Amino acid sequence: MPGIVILKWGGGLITHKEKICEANYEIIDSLANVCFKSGKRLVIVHGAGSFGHLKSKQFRLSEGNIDGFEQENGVRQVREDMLLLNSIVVSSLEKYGLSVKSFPPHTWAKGTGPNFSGDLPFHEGITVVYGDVVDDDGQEFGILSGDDLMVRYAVESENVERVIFAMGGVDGILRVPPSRARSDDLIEEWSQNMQFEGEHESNIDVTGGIGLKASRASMIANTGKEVLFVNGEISERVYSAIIGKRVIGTRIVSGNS
Ligand code: IP8
Repeated sequence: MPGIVILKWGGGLITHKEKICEANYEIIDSLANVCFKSGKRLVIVHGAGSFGHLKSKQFRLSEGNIDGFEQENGVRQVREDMLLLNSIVVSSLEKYGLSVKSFPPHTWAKGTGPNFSGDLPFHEGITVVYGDVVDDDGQEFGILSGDDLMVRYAVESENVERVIFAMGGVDGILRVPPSRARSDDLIEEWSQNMQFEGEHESNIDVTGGIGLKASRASMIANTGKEVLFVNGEISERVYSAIIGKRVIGTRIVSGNS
């Protein structure tokens, strides 16, 4: 069986984060193109960006069912919006002739965090899944982040070559928030024992921002897998990362010593 690469397309990368339900078609197309060029078998996990976080925040979906607060409509709308973003991603990949199959998590996963339940679906070509509103036994529903799906796919897929998080607007993990960072603030190698000053836009982001990503990435690195954060706006970097060439970014290394 050929090796598989697990790749996250960050929500902030593939959408215009502050404009509700606006996809960044140019970026989506450039990512689809490098996925095609790589010739690799891939699992693509995409984030939600402005198709998921803004309404999830408005309807307080990450808190689960809140008595007396109308949320049903919110659950329905966010699932529909995510299906729309997913269809844009899938069409873009299909345009390059790739064999793609998408598995909406609310149809097969239950619960939130990396220990959610449900058997991971796979397609022999390109498998696509995404952060979604899923059912939850305790709180009725909740937000399953694409970063948690990354952990499970990275750990449970056979023959994983490497695991890549393509992000918007940054070259990797920075020592200080992007608004203050200089070019030498990129951390080239990071483990969970190292500090960085992350920024979490909690006004628009219902999951965890860079902090969650880094913690999930180190869970993967601790299982001995190669994990890399790269700037998804620079398609050559994503391409190099997928095929295993040296590239500018942050390599996440195991914190077990
Ligand atoms: O952007 C969040 O997924 P993420 C999913 O991968 C929703 O954290 C629906 C907000």
